[in-house]
Amino acid sequence: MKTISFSTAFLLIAGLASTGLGAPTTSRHIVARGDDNGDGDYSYGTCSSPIVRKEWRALTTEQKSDYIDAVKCMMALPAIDTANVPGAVSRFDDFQGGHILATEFIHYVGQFLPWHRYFVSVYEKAIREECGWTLGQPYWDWTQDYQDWPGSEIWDPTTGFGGNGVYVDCPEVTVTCLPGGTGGGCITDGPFANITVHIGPADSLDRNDHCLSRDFHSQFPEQYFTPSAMNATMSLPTFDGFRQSLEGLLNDVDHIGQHGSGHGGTGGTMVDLFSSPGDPLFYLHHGQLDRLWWQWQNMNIDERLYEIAGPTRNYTVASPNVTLDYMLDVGVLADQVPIYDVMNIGGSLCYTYE
Ligand SMILES: [Cu+2]
Repeated sequence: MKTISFSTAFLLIAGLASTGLGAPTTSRHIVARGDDNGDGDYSYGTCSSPIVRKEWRALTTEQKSDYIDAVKCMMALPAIDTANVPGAVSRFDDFQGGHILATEFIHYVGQFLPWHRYFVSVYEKAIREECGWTLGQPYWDWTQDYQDWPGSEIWDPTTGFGGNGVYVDCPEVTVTCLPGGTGGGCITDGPFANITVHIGPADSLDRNDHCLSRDFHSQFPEQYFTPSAMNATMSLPTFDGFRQSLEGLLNDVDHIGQHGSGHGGTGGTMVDLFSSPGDPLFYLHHGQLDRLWWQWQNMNIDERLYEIAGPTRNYTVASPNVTLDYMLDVGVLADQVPIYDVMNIGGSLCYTYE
């Protein structure tokens, strides 16, 4: 396993060099949409028949199998972005590469949630249009798993994503290894046991074949996915406070948040800040984070449907605050869109949570 002198793992991130990214400064006139018919669903707008996203365990065995097949299809289709990601082999790699390219601009910033909302939606569109998946992107409600993390059905070798990696001694932090884990090496069972991850670790975009690794750390879910920890995050009154509690704080191992806990609890490839979309579970984890944001928005929809705040750059760089005009850039995967366009999942994104 590659060892680097500074950590790019989610929980301990060293400062990265900054280059200015333009941040729009104009603001839009905001018209909040309401719950016209009183059914608790605010997700109308331009979207009349939203794609329904369900929790992984709510899918039938056949649907689970179909989803895994669709992911494997993404791993079999040829890459389209070898210009920007030289090591990309498959469509699945296009998305992992897109995340690597954006990493510096999308974590520990105000646009963290909008960017990942858009990214998962673009992935959802790809697995539906290119790989025959017919439902919404499934999510992983890990609050069901905090009492027995290794026992979660999500790791099932036949109806899930396979389990922990083999044990590897990890005395110091590396890109994909945090001390105290129970795995750290290649996963050995399930549908992705023998896949090849082509790019990464960290920000490497060159071809570097390696296995999918995991490294369970139950202590993170046990701390951050409890009802009281979830309530502490969900009850925060401002977007910036909510986002920081959900995402976790930069360089602060005592505040890794629900986002950091899903990445750190799974470990291995998933704890790599840049390359974590090399594990298909990335999209289920971020689906859950997006669902929680949507729930938070709906707790006070008039105030929160278009509430956005926070810095546009992380690390130690002073930066303008994010606005609804800030453009979300996913490279060649899809057009750039302003944050405004993704604030309502029932607008142009057109999906809903069940
Ligand atoms: Cu990310």
